[in-house]
Amino acid sequence: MKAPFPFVERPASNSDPFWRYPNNPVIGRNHGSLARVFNSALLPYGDGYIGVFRAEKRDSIPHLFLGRSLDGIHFEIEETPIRFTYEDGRKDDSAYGYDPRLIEMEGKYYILWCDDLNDSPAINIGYTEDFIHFVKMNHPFPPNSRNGVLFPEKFDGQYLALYRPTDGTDGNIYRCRSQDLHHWGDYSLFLPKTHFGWGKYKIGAGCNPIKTKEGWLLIYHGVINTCNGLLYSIGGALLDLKDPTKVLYRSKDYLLTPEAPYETAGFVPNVCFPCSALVDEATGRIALYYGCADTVTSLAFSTIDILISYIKEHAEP
Ligand code: BMA
Repeated sequence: MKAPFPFVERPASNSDPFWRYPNNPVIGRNHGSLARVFNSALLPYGDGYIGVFRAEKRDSIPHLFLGRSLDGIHFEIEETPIRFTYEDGRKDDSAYGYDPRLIEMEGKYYILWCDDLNDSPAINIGYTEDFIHFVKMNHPFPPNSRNGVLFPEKFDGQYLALYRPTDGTDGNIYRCRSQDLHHWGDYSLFLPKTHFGWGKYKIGAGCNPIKTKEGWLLIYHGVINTCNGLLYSIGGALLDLKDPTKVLYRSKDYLLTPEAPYETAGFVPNVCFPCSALVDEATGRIALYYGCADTVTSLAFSTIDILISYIKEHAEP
């Protein structure tokens, strides 16, 4: 049986491109022994949903945890972190792991997340076929890399990924290609941070790109540095269907910004951080999961048509 798709209609009084689930957050503080569950990723699986959740216990060290849901709204999350084994059989030696993206491709489930390469955060790629055994690669991305997102199909026979170097000098999203997911090259600037406004400080890919008739829909985060610290909003772009390295439209206005109390207050105030979106193929409905204030997980809704129209109507010249 197909799982119910989590969705509520946009209130008549609202014309925003994303609208919030009225009962947010869907995962609050102190979910069992997990003190804070936030930037996390979900996929349909079996008769429900499966997710890789970024959570921290009372030691405040982030790890990835596996969780399940029948309706995309109520979650059971395991209390011990996912343990990966390296491809050569070595046991996982990472000190932390955070900000997972989860994608199904060629019969496998891939997880892209950030763990430690010596003292630097680096994107890693792991995979599983059964959500019981998890294998990870030996850091296919360099130190100081974050927000790795994979396209769910190959282009000209090559995998395509987005990521952001994070050594403090840049803040732009790059793209790179690979024949085998292990070795990446052909690096090129993909989307620069904005000159002004909500994405001026840095930007980073958010959810797996969504394939639509009009192109690939990319939901990403943008950060502005204010007198009161960093503020994380959610933005959108439409990429060419055949060659998604071409950006067709990019919204100059954010799609969602911290406004609700659970977004503006918490461990790190003013953070809306998207890692995953479910798409209902039949209706074009979108359920966006995003971390709020590095403390809780929330849901916002839209449709493919609404997002594409908004991005086009508010496109940068
Ligand atoms: C980023 C990442 C995210 C976090 C955000 C706000 O650099 O570490 O995990 O949500 O900062 O603190």
